[in-house]
Amino acid sequence: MGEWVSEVGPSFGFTVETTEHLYSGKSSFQQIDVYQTSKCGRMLLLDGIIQLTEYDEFAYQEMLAHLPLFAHPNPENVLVIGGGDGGMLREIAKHDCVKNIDICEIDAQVIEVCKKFLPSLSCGFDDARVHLHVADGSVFVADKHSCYDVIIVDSTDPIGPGESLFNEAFYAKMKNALKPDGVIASQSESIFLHPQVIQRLMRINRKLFNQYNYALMLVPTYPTGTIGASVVSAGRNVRKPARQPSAEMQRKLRYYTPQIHEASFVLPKFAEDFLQEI
Ligand code: SPD
Repeated sequence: MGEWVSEVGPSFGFTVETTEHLYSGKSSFQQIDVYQTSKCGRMLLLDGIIQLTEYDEFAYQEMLAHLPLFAHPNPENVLVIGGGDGGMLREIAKHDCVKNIDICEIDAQVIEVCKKFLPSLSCGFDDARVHLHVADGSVFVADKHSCYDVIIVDSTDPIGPGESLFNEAFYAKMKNALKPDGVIASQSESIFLHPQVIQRLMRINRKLFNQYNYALMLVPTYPTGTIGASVVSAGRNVRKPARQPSAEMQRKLRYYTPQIHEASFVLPKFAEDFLQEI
């Protein structure tokens, strides 16, 4: 039996059996670890929090990328904030209509480690449309005005380097950087574990965009097995796809379908109830 590695949160943990500790290092921002696991392929942790495993990363990357991209009829200019593993870029690059993909990742060491140990995700950086900016996302968006069709926030949790990506000032800057009919999708935690985080994002987005949509996805190696995305727009109904994947593209997808797009916004009653509580 290998070593059991746990993500330990307040009153709750999640444990995975590993067979080898492939990388351990501290960047200027966070502790970075990569393990070989017995069931889930390779696993990346930042500050002890599971970011992805090769086993189920497709679910998270596909949903956070394709929900906003298919909610838009013609996304050409896309920004990713965070996402240093490259998986989000890999998914965005599947859209032929996209002409430019900016990625703003704060931690260059995460990118380097993923290029070495997680090539099935970091291959996303190889697309010629990708332009890398190593910077703080909340600073990067500050001087952008009405230029992006889609912004995707592939962040860590709201502690450490990811903290500034969960406040109103950041969302206001993103709104300014977005075209009026653009769409934002952001990592928005678990309905079981983090209702207060989701309520905070809802308050912010209702103020800025008049509506708030939380999409649910199944990702077994995140605590509680689910995570969500806030999907917001000032000018679009994001709950329905505006385009369909071609048959060729659909063959490359393992989680996203037009049906799951609409279904992901249908929430269990307790979640609908706490979203009404604001
Ligand atoms: N609770 C951890 C959430 C991590 C979300 N970001 C993962 C990055 C994968 N591209």
